[in-house]
Amino acid sequence: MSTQRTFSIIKPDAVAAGQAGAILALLEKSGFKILGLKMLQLTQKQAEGFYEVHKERPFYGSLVKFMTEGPVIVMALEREDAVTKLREVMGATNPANAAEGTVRKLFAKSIERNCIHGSDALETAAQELGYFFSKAELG
Ligand code: 3AN
Repeated sequence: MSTQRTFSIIKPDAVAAGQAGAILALLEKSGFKILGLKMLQLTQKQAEGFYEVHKERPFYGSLVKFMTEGPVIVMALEREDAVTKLREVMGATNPANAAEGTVRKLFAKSIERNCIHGSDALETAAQELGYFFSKAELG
């Protein structure tokens, strides 16, 4: 497996709860290099665009509302096999099903308020990185 870049968001629930530092520490401990990081308040348009793939799902409106309720931290992460490894460190979408030691098992409250986003494939990672970071920012 080669070195990959992936995209992650520390969601508003985790930022508001003061868990951002612990999540960053866990990601670094799991071998991720932080290539880029910024704190943002997502606009409704940005959140709708980011989650466009889910727009027919019943939870779309609620998800967009949640993602705009407070600041988020967007990150560009790098490591070997980054996409799969990040999904492992995040844990299952529903924290009730997340494995011990994962971000969602440790910190998430519900299937919606689940602390962290991570790209689900290499192509999605490239697209999501480009949504929040310029080429110049990531090198
Ligand atoms: P993941 O974030 O694990 O890739 P997705 O892509 O299926 O999960 O869902 C995107 C986001 O939508 C989740 N992180 C979660 O916040 C929200 N979500 C997913 N499924 C549900 C659901 N059944 N009810 C409410 N929110 C959901």
